Amino acid sequence: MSFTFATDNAIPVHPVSALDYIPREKLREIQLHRLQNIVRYAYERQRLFRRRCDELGVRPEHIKTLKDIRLLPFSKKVDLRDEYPTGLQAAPNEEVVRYQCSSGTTGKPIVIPNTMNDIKVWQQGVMRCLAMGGVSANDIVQVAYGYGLFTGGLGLHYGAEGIGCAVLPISGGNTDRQIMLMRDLGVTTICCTPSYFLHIIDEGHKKGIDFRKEMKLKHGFFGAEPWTEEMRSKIEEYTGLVAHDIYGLTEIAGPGVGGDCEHRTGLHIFEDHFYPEIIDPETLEPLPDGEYGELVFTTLDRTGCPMIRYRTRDLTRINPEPCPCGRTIRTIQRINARSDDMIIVHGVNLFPSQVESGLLSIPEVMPHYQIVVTPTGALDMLEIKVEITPENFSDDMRHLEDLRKRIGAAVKSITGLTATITLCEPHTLPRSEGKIRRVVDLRVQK
Ligand code: DLL
Repeated sequence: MSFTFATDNAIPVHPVSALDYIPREKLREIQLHRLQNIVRYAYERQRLFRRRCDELGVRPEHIKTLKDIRLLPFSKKVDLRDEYPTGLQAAPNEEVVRYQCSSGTTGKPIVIPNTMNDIKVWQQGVMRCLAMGGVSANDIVQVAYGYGLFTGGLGLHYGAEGIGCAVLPISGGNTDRQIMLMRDLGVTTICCTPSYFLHIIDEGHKKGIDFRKEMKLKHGFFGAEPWTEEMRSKIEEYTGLVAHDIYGLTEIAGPGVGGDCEHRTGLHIFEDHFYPEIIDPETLEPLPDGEYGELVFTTLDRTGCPMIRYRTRDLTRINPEPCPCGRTIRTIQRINARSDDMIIVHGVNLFPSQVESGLLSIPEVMPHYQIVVTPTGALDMLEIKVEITPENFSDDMRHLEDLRKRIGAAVKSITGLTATITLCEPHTLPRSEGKIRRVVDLRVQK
């Protein structure tokens, strides 16, 4: 197999990255071959998939081209719940080596059985992300994602070990110790949720630590929750590291389904393993590249629990333009919205990331905020609580009022909504050691 490499790539190409440059024709050949295999495999071993195919009159031999994927039924998170715990397990027990779980918002967790091959594909995805960001065996990697059933910790751990890095498997929490070891070991790469890293920075600042001067951080791999370009700029400004986006979900693998390269045109998807489609979430019709809709994945070679046309509920688009980095695998736009996160206020659809973009366009604002929706009779109240920098927290009421107005206007210009802005003192809003909850919707709470 021959590969075409970009010659002007500033970042040295790690061997695992060769797969990112595979000629598209060859990629499509591999995808079709794998798709045909996995559909046959799932049809034989997953009762639910077989039943749905039979209802639609589709059989594995009908998959003759990649487009024929559209004949196949969709799957959703609720299927994993209904089949709890292992009704969708396709490999025999002796081939399963690990279960990972995802909690979701309510009820039972979903359980994903992984074979050794699944673990290797997952590890490779994370290695490809780290390599894309320029991480090498010389790096010291602090993994501050939670270890255990959540895929963040173990995912980044195996990926970094695969590259040959020195890994500090610290997991989430115990922030003082995170900061101490980060400094004393000269950690170069931090992996955690963006909200937890902001918390680490915040605690460090309280101790008078200047991350730019006292730390050796060069890279951060942030994901597991939506975060904006404005948040990326803040993180980079505070620490001097390059903040990379890493994407994934338990049902498809874990972190490392995709990630960004130095051009930041979006998230490169490892299409040789995870076949992406965008659909209209209402009509379920596939949308062409460039159009915005719900991201759907088919795992092309996952044997523990194949997921065929899995509806992620993440909203994005496939970028039609190739990335200047020369990688042939396509990019999707960063995930700033998930249909589950959307709240409707005054009849307007609102995503927390829109609020974040508005807030962080104001220099006096810190990247810590919370959105509270309260039912107040006819019209619900939208309140945005936000911390402001210590210098701005004063008794000068005119200054505070002016700031409040500017923040309100910035939020309105992006969301179209009028919100009550509450200015908070630094370090007063809730922090998170994992995925942060930005919205408190008192309309749905008992
Ligand atoms: O969050 C896997 C992961 C761990 C990804 C560490 C990146 C880093 P789940 O708990 O199953 O798995 O949650 C998956 O999180 O459908 C998205 O809605 C959201 N998500 C994950 N990565 C990103 C990202 C892990 N980079 C769900 N940007 C996904 C925005 C993300 N949202």
